[in-house]
Amino acid sequence: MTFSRSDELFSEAVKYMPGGVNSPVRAYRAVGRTPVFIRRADGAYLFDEDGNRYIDYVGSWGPAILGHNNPVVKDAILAALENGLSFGAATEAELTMAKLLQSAVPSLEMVRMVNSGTEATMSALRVARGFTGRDKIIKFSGCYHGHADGLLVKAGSGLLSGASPDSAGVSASVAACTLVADFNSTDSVAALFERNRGEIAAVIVEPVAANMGVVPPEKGFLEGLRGICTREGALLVFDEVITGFRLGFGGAQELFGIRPDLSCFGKIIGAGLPVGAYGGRRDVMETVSPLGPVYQAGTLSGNPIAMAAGIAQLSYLREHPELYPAMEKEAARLFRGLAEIMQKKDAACTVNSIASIGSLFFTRGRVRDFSSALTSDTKRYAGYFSYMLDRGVYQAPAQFEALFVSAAHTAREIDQTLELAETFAAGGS
Ligand code: KE4
Repeated sequence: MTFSRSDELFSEAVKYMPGGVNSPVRAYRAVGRTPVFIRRADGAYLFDEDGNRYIDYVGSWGPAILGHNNPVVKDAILAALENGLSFGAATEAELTMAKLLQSAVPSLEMVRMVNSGTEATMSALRVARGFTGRDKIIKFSGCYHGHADGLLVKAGSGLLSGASPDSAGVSASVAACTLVADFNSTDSVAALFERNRGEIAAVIVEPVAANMGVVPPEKGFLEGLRGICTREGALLVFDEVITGFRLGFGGAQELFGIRPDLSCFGKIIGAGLPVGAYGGRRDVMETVSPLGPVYQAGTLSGNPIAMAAGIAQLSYLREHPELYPAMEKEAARLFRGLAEIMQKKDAACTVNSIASIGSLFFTRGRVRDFSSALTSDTKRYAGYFSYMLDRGVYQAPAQFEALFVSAAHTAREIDQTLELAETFAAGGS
């Protein structure tokens, strides 16, 4: 494979955009190489500017659950284009989307469309603070909820104190309102409530963590969070930006049978166009402007083209429920196969997976939270990433991300991927 056109584009892009990209992970700094520039995508494949073809396991970080360039989604967008791009006014499509979301996720008694997952979580937490009159929130180390200031934090010096900024530009006072607990540890959450009684507005969690790599919840964890929040008068917020419509049509809350007070969505509900949503209990959402005192707004919220794309994708998923078990069968074969292949070579490889997402961690033993994820050998992951990319398999360019299998991935793509992984394990390094 040659990457000369991508390299040319990148050397120019870095002059105009920080790191040459519009989102940091795309710069491939975590895997120590320059990024490929993608020209187009189709089904399970990406095609870069040098004409290289890749089996794609990123799927735009989740939206492309039907595969790229799905004709049903594309036709819906083309039809919507005939009517114009954006009106900044109420449209029927937004009502259709709201009803579709609520039919899939009954806890969404009311919902508000926004333009990204970040906007969804940022707004949901503002609503939680407005509804409860409390300032503090709890998040989990290793979970990512977008780049709102209060969520770019790391655990404070003592686990029981307020967090400290994890990004320049986040003020200490904002970070101090965020408390950081350990994923899969309800004890760490209970201890924070003990120490901050009556001050915590919400607990926000990825019900399946996918931003430290994929880490499913252990039995009792989500139920424990539900119980603590109910007892303490705090809101339980499920960040389903990745898990929503991914773990099944009803997302994580249907799979695990937990009813959060608020939920956040993104990615799949826009089918690749910029869409986010937050919603939940009617009494909570009635605090949102123009009904109530919590302000939130957006020029392109509920954009007609984005709604058309999201409605088409979600409707197709609803009308073809057989896609989920089919996707998950291929995904299970992929992740089981990768684990067997890597562990045959040496045991320092753990694979976590659930439904159609998963991650390889080059470490020994279980990965059940951020500290165990951090024991991974990221250099070894970088070597694996490059070996596979150079041979036509496109995966997350960072250890602490997820691999996504779509409905467009067939046995052929899974077999080819596993054959390549075999050659990596046999001789690659
Ligand atoms: P966006 O603002 O990027 O649409 O969504 C933020 C977000 C919120 N919640 C969860 C669980 C998420 O995974 C994300 C964003 N996911 C990353 C992938 N790890 C997006 C990729 C990127 O940042 O470029």
